[in-house]
Amino acid sequence: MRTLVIVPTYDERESLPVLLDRLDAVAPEVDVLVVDDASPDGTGELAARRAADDDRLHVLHRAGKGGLGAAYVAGFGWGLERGYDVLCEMDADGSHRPEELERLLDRLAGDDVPDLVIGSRWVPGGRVVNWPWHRMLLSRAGNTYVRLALGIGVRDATGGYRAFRADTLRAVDLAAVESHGYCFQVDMTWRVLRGGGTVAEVPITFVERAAGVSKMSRSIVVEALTKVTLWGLRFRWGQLRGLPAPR
Ligand SMILES: Nc1nc2c(ncn2[C@@H]2O[C@H](COP(=O)(O)OP(=O)(O)O)[C@@H](O)[C@H]2O)c(=O)[nH]1
Ligand SMILES: [Mg+2]
Repeated sequence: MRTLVIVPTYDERESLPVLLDRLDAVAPEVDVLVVDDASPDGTGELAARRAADDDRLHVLHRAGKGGLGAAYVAGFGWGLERGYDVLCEMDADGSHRPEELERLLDRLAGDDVPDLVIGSRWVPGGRVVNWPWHRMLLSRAGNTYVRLALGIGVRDATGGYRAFRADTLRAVDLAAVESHGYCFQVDMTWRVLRGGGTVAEVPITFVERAAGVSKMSRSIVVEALTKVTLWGLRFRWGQLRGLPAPR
């Protein structure tokens, strides 16, 4: 399996080198694509300098801050064009431990592979380290709302540590994905399920960043809440009119 790990960055100059070192140590066989949105702190240049001496590291420079979703859509397009079999999502801040990547990839090997594997904080064995209670509450409440609104079984639909089969992504109309923040993760989960695909969750330990700042904002939460509610209503309306339900 040729695997690409996509790492979106915005002002991650301190965190990114640490993450890349850890990836080198535990997953030397995977390629890495940093998708940088013209970080004012020079993360993009830093990544480019490092990529110059490393065949496995690539950098996609985007013109300005366009949100996590747009960065991943661009990264997926880059990876699909180059024929990778598996495309992964991983935050730059160390929250998604490279040491657990193998566990996600293992789930895509062998028989009965799902279309999408989510590294999950909210299945038995999953954990979050160093989050204040309000972030914990937001994630738990948000995921419960997503489950109820959309009628899906996924426990961590907002989680951003993921492995997609290339075929799964090819089946999704990526150009139509407009979600920016965490909503993007729910959007992709929902599209996979609605397309008849399967999602598996493997437990991870999510560790809050040690350096840099979170780009989480009120508008990101509002976007997620609004869109999930809309998708849920549209789905229920479809159900009432006898359209097929997602698996
Ligand atoms: N390219 C790009 N990356 C982003 C953007 N917003 C956030 N990120 C990256 O997405 C990842 C997760 O963001 P983070 O701020 O840690 O969110 P949190 O973990 O929910 O607090 C990090 O690697 C960020 O640098 C964006 O607009 N563009
Ligand atoms: Mg983070």
